[in-house]
Amino acid sequence: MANVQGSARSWSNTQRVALVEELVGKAGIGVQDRIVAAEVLVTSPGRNYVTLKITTAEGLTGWGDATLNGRELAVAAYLRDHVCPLLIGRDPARIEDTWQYLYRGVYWRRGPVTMTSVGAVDLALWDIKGKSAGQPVYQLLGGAVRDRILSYTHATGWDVPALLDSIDAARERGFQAIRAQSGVPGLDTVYGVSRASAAYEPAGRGTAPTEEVWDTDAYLRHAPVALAAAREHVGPEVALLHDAHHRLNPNQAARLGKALEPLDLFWLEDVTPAENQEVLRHVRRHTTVPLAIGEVFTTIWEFQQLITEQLIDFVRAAVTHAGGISHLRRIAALAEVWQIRLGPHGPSDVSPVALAASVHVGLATPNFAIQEYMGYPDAAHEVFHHAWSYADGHLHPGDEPGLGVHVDEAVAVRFPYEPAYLPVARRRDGSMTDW
Ligand code: EZ4
Ligand code: CO
Repeated sequence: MANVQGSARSWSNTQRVALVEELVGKAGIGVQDRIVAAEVLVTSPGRNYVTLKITTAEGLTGWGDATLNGRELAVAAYLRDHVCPLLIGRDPARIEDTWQYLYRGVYWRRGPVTMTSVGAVDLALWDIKGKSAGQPVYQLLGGAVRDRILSYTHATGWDVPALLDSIDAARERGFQAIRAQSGVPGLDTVYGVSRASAAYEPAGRGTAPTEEVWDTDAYLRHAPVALAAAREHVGPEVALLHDAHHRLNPNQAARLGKALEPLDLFWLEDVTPAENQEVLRHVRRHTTVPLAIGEVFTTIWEFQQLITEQLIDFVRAAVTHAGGISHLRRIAALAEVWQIRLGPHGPSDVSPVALAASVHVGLATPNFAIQEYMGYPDAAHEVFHHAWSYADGHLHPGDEPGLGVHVDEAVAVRFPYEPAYLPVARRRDGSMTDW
């Protein structure tokens, strides 16, 4: 640089860049970091998880969750074959630009496989940004707006007495918000509800989904009875939730909503598939039961009508499947305008990495309401070491820099992928259900 002479005006661009680099070097400011590796880890500690690991030249590691229940390997391949190679050499600090690049640059927008992949990259880059700043992610989102995150867990029982026992067990663990699901008389199987145990697990291991017989009329006769027993059992103050798992048509949904109104539910979830969102107008006209929808939706555009027509009360988007922290915050901001709140999806198929991200968002987002928290198989805690914690019905992300999750790769490789699928349902006549 000693040969740089004369006024700045006469310098070439190369000379300017060289001078800036020299000054930056002297000031001890590191040149911008680069992504040097992006790897996909598939592991199955009790259930399948897909995890993205991004490493930078400065030696920072970011973790993202890319788990899509029942289609795990499609996301793993999408990341490995089409996304990881594009990340090498990029500046990890450019989270928003990378999001736009992966969403708009791909031409094929939206869809769960793309959006889960984009979400995994977004989570990993926020993790790196937090580690580079020495701050937990919630601080970078503007800091805490609440002290802790209200969470709800699942209670399931094949019959009403078993459901009430399961509710008692959840309350003993401190939960003040509980989702209640039960078996249905006359049906041999009900989505997620086991005859044998109180564990809620819709996905089954095996090379094909199990086929279940479903009868919506039988469900509609029984659900209000089981939920009334639950309300009677817990009294007025415990928040009760229920998930209809997309199995109703609009009029059935309206009828169920009306029947459940006296029970003062916190929410009734996924009453219709909501692929056609106009049908929710009919449900809204007939019931004031709070509606939660959207665990299978992946973008702000899929929520646009639901939010702007005030067809729902709670957005169920998951931080992974809806494009990461960056995109979930946008959905939350849109929802805030219509006084709609976030209640993110958090089953055990959303990994502890994504749960961490969801809880960071929750701590820093004003219109966050509640976080689903099912817990994890013991083996998952051996693979995913996390700073987030649960106590007294609430979650907190902890104060480690970044997302606060470390993945033990040596333990992860001990649990190879095993095929597992969510069940499919048929009516009594053998035809596939139409929801
Ligand atoms: O069916 O996580 O609200 N929670 C749910 C979950 C979902 C599964 C799908 O992967 O509906 O149990
Ligand atoms: Co659900």
